Amino acid sequence: MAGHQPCLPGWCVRITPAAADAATVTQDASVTEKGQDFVKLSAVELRRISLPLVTPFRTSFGTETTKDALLVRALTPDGEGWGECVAMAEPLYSSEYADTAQDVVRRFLLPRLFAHGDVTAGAVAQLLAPIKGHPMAKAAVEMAVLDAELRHAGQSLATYFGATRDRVPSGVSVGIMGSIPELLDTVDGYLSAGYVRVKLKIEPGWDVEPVRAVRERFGDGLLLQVDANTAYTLGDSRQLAKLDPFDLLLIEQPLPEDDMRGHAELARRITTPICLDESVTSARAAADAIALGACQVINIKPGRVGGYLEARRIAALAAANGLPVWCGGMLETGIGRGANAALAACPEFTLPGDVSASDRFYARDITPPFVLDDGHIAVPTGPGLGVDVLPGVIDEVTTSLETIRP
Ligand code: NPG
Repeated sequence: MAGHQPCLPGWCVRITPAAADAATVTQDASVTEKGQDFVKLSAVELRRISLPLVTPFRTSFGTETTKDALLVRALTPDGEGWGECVAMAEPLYSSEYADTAQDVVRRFLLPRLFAHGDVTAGAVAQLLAPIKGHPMAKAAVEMAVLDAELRHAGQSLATYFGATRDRVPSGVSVGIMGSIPELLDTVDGYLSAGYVRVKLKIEPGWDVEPVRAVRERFGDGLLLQVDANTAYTLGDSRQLAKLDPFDLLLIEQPLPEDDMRGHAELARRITTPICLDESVTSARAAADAIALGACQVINIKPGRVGGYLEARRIAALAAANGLPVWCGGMLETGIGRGANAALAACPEFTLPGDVSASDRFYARDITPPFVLDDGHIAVPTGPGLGVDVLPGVIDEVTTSLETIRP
């Protein structure tokens, strides 16, 4: 391991019974730039790409057929760093979407970094904190700076995070289908490919029967979980309790994002463990959720929480409080997929994540594809994100490109 160590105080915070004092979580995360490599931003490219999905992906909030992603490329005097913004084309998963992310990066985030001068990734979140919201936009900027910083230092993201594995078990997220036979065929295909865990997207009218069918067909040994993406209310708790007999690993985000109390009440009414996704927007929100008993598991998505450094803190916080975590996915290209694999390789990530092979979504990616090997995805080892963008491919899928200078 290189001498360049992560500078993320406050990773291991145990919530005391009074810990609704979640402030301790973020206060401890005060930034110190000592020992870090500073990044000088000569310019930043904002690039939009459009990638077709291999099949439509239907969730309770909509159907995706194309990935419209914003990529951030930080240019430094002697190198570069890439970031991927996970905001979707429309504000259906959360309030952010790709156009607003690009706008806020251009108009508000980059000017703050440029005005500050040389930066480290560890300082980015604090510098951008006065701008309210926009965690996915902020995460992409921080990621680009972090990649540039680590490439310069010759250190991989996995090492920086303190990862302990060189490969991660790969779970697959299965969209809502038109029929049960179609679902069973699809799951069968993924299991034959080697995926070690299956997550079924659910919504009212597509919940108990698909779960029953998959359990009956593939047996009790299958690691199975469901994801509602906020599609239910507490009034649906009787229906959700019907999932209890199927021995699911968890049910993800059944209730609306801001219904923390509702999740805590639901946890008393069903036996399937509750995992929060949309509700956990920061380490502070994670501390609240844990203290309230609103979840037993956390899905960590770096974009949703404002960046990989906050994601890393949430993992440590959860582990210190006995909660398992796993790494979510948002249809990332190879850039974000590689970074997710590095995060998922950290010791706190004890459940298989949504870090699937590139071909789960894309016939052709903008980086060399991540492939399934014995149900696992290899963690990149090169400096920074450890993935290289394929120049021929990225130019072909680019729909716009702008360069912002200090
Ligand atoms: O493997 O990248 C993946 C997709 C995993 O189901 C997945 N993501 O709600 O977690 C989710 C969902 C999602 C996809 C959310 C796209 C937002 C956008």
